[in-house]
Amino acid sequence: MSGVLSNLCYSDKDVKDLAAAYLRDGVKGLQSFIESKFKQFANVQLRIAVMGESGSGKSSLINALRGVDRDEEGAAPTDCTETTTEITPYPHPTLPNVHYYDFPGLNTPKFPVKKFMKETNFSQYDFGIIVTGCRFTENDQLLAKALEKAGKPIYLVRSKIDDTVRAESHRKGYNQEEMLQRVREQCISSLKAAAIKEPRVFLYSAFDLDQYDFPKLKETVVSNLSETQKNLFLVSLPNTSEAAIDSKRDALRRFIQIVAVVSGVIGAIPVPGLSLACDLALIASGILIIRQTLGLDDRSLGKLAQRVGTSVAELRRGTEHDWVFGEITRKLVILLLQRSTVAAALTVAERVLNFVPILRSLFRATTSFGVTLVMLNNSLDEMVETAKVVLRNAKAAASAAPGKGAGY
Ligand SMILES: Nc1nc2c(ncn2[C@@H]2O[C@H](COP(=O)(O)OP(=O)(O)O)[C@@H](O)[C@H]2O)c(=O)[nH]1
Ligand SMILES: [Mg+2]
Repeated sequence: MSGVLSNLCYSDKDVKDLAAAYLRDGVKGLQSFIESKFKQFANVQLRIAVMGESGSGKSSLINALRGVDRDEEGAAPTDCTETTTEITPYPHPTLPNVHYYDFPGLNTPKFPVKKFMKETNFSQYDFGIIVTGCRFTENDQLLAKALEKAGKPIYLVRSKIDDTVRAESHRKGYNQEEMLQRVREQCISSLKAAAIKEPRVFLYSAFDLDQYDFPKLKETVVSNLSETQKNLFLVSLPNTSEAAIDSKRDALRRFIQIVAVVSGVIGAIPVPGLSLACDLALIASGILIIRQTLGLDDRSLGKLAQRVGTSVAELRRGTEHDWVFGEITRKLVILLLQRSTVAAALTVAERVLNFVPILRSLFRATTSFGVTLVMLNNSLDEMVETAKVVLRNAKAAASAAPGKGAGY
């Protein structure tokens, strides 16, 4: 991970430390703080182990979490008989430092389970997900224990709950919540019986990540991740709901603060025709990252259109900010700057900065910081609005074309 992208890794504590460095040593202090963080974040990785018997739904989950359709290039093959005994890495399509690892099912005959357990270094993963389509097996328990021993969080997930709901809903006196609770309890009691201390079980459907326990799973994973990895995980998830877009927006707000500080530190260049100074290239690359994170770049839109069986034009219908879909250049940044009056910009900057009072003094110290902050926050708001319209259009297209658009 390099460049502007590494600003995604800052935590609230880092922002506070950064402000303290500024108070202590001024802009020089900021500079060396940012340099040291840049080195540290260049190597940040998020490694997620996905385990379970063959056919349980591991590959489908890996694809769903990366927002990759099963027919797309780079997708984990689903519906196939597992023959490999290797752990296969699947990188996230836009965040090269996020990897999912597809573990081979341990239920194949003659599979050297013991050798596998001995030779696998479980401590290299940040957390593990163990998938079952029915009940957790002895091998699942073995893997859960290996991760537990390595001190890594494990989440136990029961896939294909959409199938269970469909089958059970025909029963007399059916109550969905009660049925789901029963399935959760069955899973938990079998795991407790196998001496797994506090099993965390979540029900989900790979074809509808917003339903059932997936939102809870996401929250739990985030609460157990290191501060550095939280934002990274949140922005890596697909835009399957407005709530998912909102969590990305919140993660991107902090990213913007840091880009603004960097801009204040590297100094301002006067913008021709405007009485302000900033680094246009830095703002443009910030906008590019936000756009890609929100899935609004050409490639993501093209893939989404294909997935839900519609056109990019249809996905864009009703969106109000055309600039979002165009080329992001310095010229565009100047146009966006001209649109917003400096007075209005200052008001927004004050509002955004209210919760980090120390940064406000930096804001006064350098115009480039304020301009960058305001520009990126305004752009973020417009891109979030656009992403929500695109999501609504995608959902409408998917429901008009049955069989298309799993997850929408
Ligand atoms: N209905 C439903 N089918 C699923 C779900 N997850 C996986 N499947 C199906 O289960 C089969 C095996 O899935 P796959 O991901 O290849 O399992 P793996 O062998 O563990 O990687 C495929 O036909 C998938 O389409 C799910 O959440 N709901
Ligand atoms: Mg598989």
